[in-house]
Amino acid sequence: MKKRIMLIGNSRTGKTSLANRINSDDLEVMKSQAICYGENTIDTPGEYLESPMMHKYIISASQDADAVLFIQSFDQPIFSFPPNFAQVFNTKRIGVITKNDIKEKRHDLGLLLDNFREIGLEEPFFITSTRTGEGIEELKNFLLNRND
Ligand SMILES: Nc1nc2c(ncn2[C@@H]2O[C@H](COP(=O)(O)OP(=O)(O)OP(=O)(O)O)[C@@H](O)[C@H]2O)c(=O)[nH]1
Ligand SMILES: [Mg+2]
Repeated sequence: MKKRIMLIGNSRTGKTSLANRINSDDLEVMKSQAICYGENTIDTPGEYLESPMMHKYIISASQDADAVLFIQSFDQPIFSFPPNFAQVFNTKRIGVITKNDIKEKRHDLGLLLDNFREIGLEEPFFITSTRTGEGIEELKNFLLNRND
């Protein structure tokens, strides 16, 4: 079975928007209600991460993934993964911060990066915006080379 890139993170952090960019899709973005398989992606609802009871579904779906993107955005509440949650996944694990185009009420970048490190992620971290396209090509290139 084809291995895909899974996206996990709080609600409204921009997972579906980023998945569309990775797939070069131009789909309308609506709140995700269920795990959704795209051509190259496995998109998950934010609620699955926010509710510990649902973590088993995320972990189970990760069997079909060879990379998991941990998504934070500059504007949404900082997520509360259990410490070292990244170690749960037997895949490449990558931290991505979305919505770098927003100007006001932004989280401090250092805080977000510290949070990535607390859950067990290592650099490189990616900073993106689906509005401006910032960081998307770098991320895609990195993902393309993820089997080495
Ligand atoms: N300014 C800005 N807004 C963005 C960006 N990416 C997504 N958004 C907006 O953020 C909101 C949430 O985006 P989604 O892609 O639906 O987020 P999600 O993480 O899939 O949300 P759930 O499915 O609820 O978990 C939408 O209104 C998007 O248009 C971005 O890079 N910049
Ligand atoms: Mg979504």
